[in-house]
Amino acid sequence: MKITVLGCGALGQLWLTALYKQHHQLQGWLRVPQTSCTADVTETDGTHINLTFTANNRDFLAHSDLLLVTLKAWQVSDAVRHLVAELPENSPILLLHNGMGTLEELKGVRQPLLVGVTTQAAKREGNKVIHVASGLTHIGPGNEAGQRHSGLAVALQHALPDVAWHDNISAIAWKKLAVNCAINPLTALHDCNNGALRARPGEVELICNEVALVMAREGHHTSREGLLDYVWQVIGATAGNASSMLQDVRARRHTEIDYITGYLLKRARAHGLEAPHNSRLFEQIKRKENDYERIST
Ligand code: KPL
Repeated sequence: MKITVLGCGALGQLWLTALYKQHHQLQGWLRVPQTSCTADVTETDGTHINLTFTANNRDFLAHSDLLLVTLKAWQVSDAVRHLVAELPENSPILLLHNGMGTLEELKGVRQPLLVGVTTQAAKREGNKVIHVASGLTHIGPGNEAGQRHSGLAVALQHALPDVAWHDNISAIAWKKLAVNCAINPLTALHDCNNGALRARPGEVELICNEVALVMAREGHHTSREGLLDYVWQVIGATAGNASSMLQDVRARRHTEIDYITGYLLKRARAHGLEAPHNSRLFEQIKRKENDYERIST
């Protein structure tokens, strides 16, 4: 396959190298245009791979069979909209990011849209990427045209297992949203690793209860207890991690809060529900972001 990877951060580099090893033709696409991009990845077994790829080549884009988007949620719709006129109409666009809401922003895009939810963990150390832990990537249709692309899971499975296809990806995306609503803002505010939330069971529970109510209104029937158990499992499995939002706040970068807690609040409002604990966390993270964004401009 000919694949353009939009966004060459940790996850983008991971996919570039993994797909390259399966003999796919690849290019990177950077928001600040460059003619090449580098992927420098240390894999989970310690193997090191350093490759240079073509970047931002419009002819390659026009012949791509897949646009794999690994940008942060808030960067996705602008960047994708800039490329869709040149991408073939039947080439799928796979969105792999935390949070939800980009599908709504990309309504009207002609190409098949696919949603991905991944637990592959990779982090950047300077210019290098460390593949911290293998995980599972769930993919499924984000629009009607996307329903015909279940075969993509097979190609991706060969490159970076495990990859599974789900006709109803929305249920999985909501569970991941619940995890991110609980872990990301709390760890960013308390400046702690995921595992330290074990000392804050009450806060985690209040957040999950509100998410469970919204999920039920969205038609995803999950019990509060079930959802809370799941969130505790993820906290246990990722105890040593600094969440992506904590990393963003520490580096004074824009966070994905609008697409995590912000999306939850939007859906809560649409159902006439209040979610006061999540609202408070949203405001606190926005204040933090505004403080450092104001100072740096
Ligand atoms: O997705 C994550 C993130 O950090 O964004 C979790 C699952 C919370 C792992 O850290």
